[in-house]
Amino acid sequence: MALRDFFGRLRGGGATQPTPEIPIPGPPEAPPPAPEAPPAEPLPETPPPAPEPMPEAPPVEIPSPSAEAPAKTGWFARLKAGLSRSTAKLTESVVSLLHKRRLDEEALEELEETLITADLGVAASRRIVEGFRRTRFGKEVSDEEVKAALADEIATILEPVAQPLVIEAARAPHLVLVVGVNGTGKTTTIAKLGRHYGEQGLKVGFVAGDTFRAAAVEQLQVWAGRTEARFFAPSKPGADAAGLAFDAFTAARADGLDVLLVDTAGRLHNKSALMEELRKIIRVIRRVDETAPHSVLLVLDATTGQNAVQQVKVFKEMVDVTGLAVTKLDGSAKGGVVVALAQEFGLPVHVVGVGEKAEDLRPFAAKDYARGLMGLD
Ligand SMILES: Nc1nc2c(ncn2[C@@H]2O[C@H](COP(=O)(O)OP(=O)(O)OP(=O)(O)O)[C@@H](O)[C@H]2O)c(=O)[nH]1
Ligand SMILES: [Mg+2]
Repeated sequence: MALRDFFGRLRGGGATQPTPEIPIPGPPEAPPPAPEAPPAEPLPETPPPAPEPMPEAPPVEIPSPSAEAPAKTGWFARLKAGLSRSTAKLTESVVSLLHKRRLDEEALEELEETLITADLGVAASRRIVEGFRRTRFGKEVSDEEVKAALADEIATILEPVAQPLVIEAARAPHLVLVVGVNGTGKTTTIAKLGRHYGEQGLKVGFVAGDTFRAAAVEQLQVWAGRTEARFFAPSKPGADAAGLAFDAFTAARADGLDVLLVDTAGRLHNKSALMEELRKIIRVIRRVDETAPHSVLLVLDATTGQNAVQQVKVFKEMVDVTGLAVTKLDGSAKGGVVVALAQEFGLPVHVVGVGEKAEDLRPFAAKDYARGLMGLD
């Protein structure tokens, strides 16, 4: 079955509502999602992943396509299409800079500046240029060679962070706390992940921890209905998110759910209020299971570019972030920021969003991302 069918056609609309009240910019507010989707089949469509040896309580994950997999159609094409704006920005500037030019010191310096401008960050840009210097100094290289070599250098940086979000169903449930600035795509990512895990045969629950906004609760409820996830709503608007998380976690354990995805508010009146809220949720769920939360997924919006780097710093101060989801790569020319994030923090990048539809959540694969970014097949 095609991946499109697999994930169905959940579509978010487009309402926006600028908001941030903590000092981290964050984009718009969300719309209700969409039509129903047909049943399941494992992700991704093309490289049928070699099944992992099955341990007793098999972890479930969004499989990472292997670097060698011949994933040149299907999801790879979607990834590439999603990255096209970033690709255009990056390759046009690099090619025009190095076209028919010897890689001398000046050219390499300019290359470094160009990469920084393309959001790869200072450290990663320097590292990439060092790689170039070692292997190609003094040579004139073709456009294709430049792109391929850049893709290789980028893949080397991304490789260590390309890790799936492994759900340990034996935790019964594995609790994923989903955090991030408002509008980055938390709720949509929860829905997409929930759908995927549901299709893997896991029992999924959503917790509407963004309790202050009725619209946020409704949005998640709609997704829960469509993905057949158990839904845990606040008793009333503005109810205590920690209390809700505690009750939901307790009920989810009693009901034998496998994975519980907890949505949180992205905006509170200031950073310390948000930190207190998140820490309280964590304190309280630890009364149910002291190893929780089992994952803390920080959702970042690629369109914010270097601001995403800042957001990781801020959230790492608040909570023990275990991994990243980077969304809206399709709407962004700033896909290079994933390279900056990988270099700077080394946190796992579990998934990337390349569109509003449910199938547009992709496992993060280093080589494919790097080649996609450079417009290569
Ligand atoms: N193009 C595109 N849009 C996306 C992607 N992920 C999410 N969106 C859209 O971004 C908007 C915000 O998404 P939400 O999931 O509501 O974000 P949120 O972090 O829950 O927002 P708050 O609840 O306001 O904090 C919605 O319109 C989504 O459809 C993506 O990968 N690509
Ligand atoms: Mg939300």
